Amino acid sequence: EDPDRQGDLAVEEARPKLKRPSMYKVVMLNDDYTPMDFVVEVLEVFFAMDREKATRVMLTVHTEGKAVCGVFSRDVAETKAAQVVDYAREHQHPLMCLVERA
Ligand code: TYC
Repeated sequence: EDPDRQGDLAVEEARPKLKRPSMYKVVMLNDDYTPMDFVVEVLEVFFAMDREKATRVMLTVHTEGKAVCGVFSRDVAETKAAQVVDYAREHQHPLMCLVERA
């Protein structure tokens, strides 16, 4: 008796369609007021960047208007973006992040 057969239906024909989870970018936006060292700290704390990478990404945002901080599953991306904005507001800075489909 073949355990991979259930009646006449081979298990291979019955496999459910599985989709990989969609990925989402956390994008940081420039503004005229948030201090550069605060942005570097945020990138280190919430996106696990070292000082050098955080400084590079901060300067990209400053000069280009925005930059990608990381790509994550939807839940993680939404949570990180919300944490960054909450942390910035606690310090009275207008720093903004948004989430975009990667
Ligand atoms: N433009 C800000 C300044 O001159 C620095 C800054 C960088 C702000 C990146 C936000 O996401 C940002 N102080």
